[in-house]
This record gives sequence, C-alpha cells and structure tokens, in this order.
Amino acid sequence: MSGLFVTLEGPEGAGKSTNREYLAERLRERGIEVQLTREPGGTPLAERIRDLLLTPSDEPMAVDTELLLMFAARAQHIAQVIRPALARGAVVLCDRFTDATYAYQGGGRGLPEARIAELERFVQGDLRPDLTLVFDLPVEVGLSRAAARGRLDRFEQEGREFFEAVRQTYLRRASAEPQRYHVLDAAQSLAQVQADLDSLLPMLLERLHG
Ligand code: T5A
Repeated sequence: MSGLFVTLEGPEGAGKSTNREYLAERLRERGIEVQLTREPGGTPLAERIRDLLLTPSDEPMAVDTELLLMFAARAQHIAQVIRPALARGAVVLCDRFTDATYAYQGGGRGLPEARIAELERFVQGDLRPDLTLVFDLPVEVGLSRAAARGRLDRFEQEGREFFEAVRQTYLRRASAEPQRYHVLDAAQSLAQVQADLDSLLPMLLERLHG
C-alpha cells in the first residue's frame, strides 16, 4: 500500500500552514489518515537543524552550509516520517520540500540547479511529491503578512529581489511540469483560497485511490 505525498509551497506568508490544516480536516472527515509535517524540520533532530537555519546569527552562514543543512534535515525527515507514513497509506501533507530548495537556495541564493539536483538524487532516491500546491502571491503581500507576526527569521530578513527570484522559480517549475503542480492564487481571501482547495479534492482523492 502506498499513500500520497503532497507538498505545499510558495513564498513567505502565502498561507501554506493555514491551508495545510484546512486540507487535513477535509481529508480526515473522509476517514483518510493524514500525516502533517513541515520542512526544514518534522522530527526532533530535523527541528534542531531548522533552528540553526532560521535563527539569525552574527556568523554569516555559507550558502553551501545552508544547502547541506537543508538536505541533512530532509534525509532525517524522509527516513523517520515521510517514507513510513507513505508505507502506511497515509496522505503526507508537507509544508515545503525540495521545491523550496530550488526556489530559495537556487533562485534566491543563486546556487546552480545541477548541484541541488545531485543532492536531491542522493538524499531522496526516487522519492518525489505526487502533487505540489504552489500558493502564489505578490512578494509585498506575503512579506507584510509574515511581518505582522512579529520577529523576522533569517530568511525573512532578505530583500525584495531575493523573494521575487523565489517566486519566479516556483512559477517556472510549475509551468514546466503541470501534471505535478497546481498553482493557487493566494492573494485572494482565505475563503476563496479554501474554495479553490475544495475543488481540487476530487483529483486528490482520485490520485490516492487510483
Ligand atoms: N527554506 C525552506 C529554504 O530556504 N529551503 C528549503 O529547502 C526549505 C524547506 C522556512 C524557511 O526556510 C526556507 C523558506 C522559509 O523562509 P517557514 O516558517 O516554514 O520557514 O516558512 P514561511 O513561509 O516563513 O511560513 P509562513 O508561516 O510565513 O507562511 P505560510 O505558512 O505560507 O503562511 P501562514 O499560513 O502562516 O499565514 C501567514 C499569515 O497570513 C494569514 C494567516 O492567518 C497568517 O496570519 N493568511 C491570510 N490572510 C489573508 N488572506 C489569506 N488568503 C491568508 N492566508 C493566510
């Protein structure tokens, strides 16, 4: 038995966490097991790596260190949480995954895509999301939502250009592989975004059972 691996992606403040909970409820009320998780993080050890990655520090983090820590956390998360949940037949709803590495370390930091792809193969083998929901919105809207929550993490302190590159990388990847990605307009009201999610449910259930 194998479950369904669904990732939620998008720039800061796009509503991934909020809508992940919403989607989980819609699936659970149909009796489906849902594993909610996130990256970087998802296990106690990976959450410790998350702290290293997100906490601002006086020592600048080298971009390759950042990349390797993302994949170190991911290796732990895949082994401890994602693969076991998929083997049980659960729907894994994961807030960010390797598309975020392409968007932030690739698009934002400028690391070569080939280097990320090499680590992706090494760490994940053939594991790829079955479906990726991209919550897209203008950079300023997302940043103002994130800022309204208070203290900014290490990534949220980046400039507008960085986040524009992040957004464009997501959109480029989505248009290159339309069978895996679904782009949602996350600048709409929450009620409208959730109505859009409702309309995706039949397709999601078909992929789970099909
Ligand atoms: N990262 C991660 C990398 O660089 N490389 C990688 O490989 C990975 C995996 C993680 C950081 O790590 C980076 C990317 C990130 O910078 P994070 O906290 O997981 O950090 O990610 P964030 O995007 O910062 O999480 P946020 O919580 O900011 O964004 P969400 O989850 O998209 O947004 P959410 O749901 O918390 O909503 C934010 C606020 O907006 C409101 C919500 O109520 C909330 O207050 N909101 C709306 N308001 C109006 N209309 C709507 N439609 C709304 N939707 C939500």
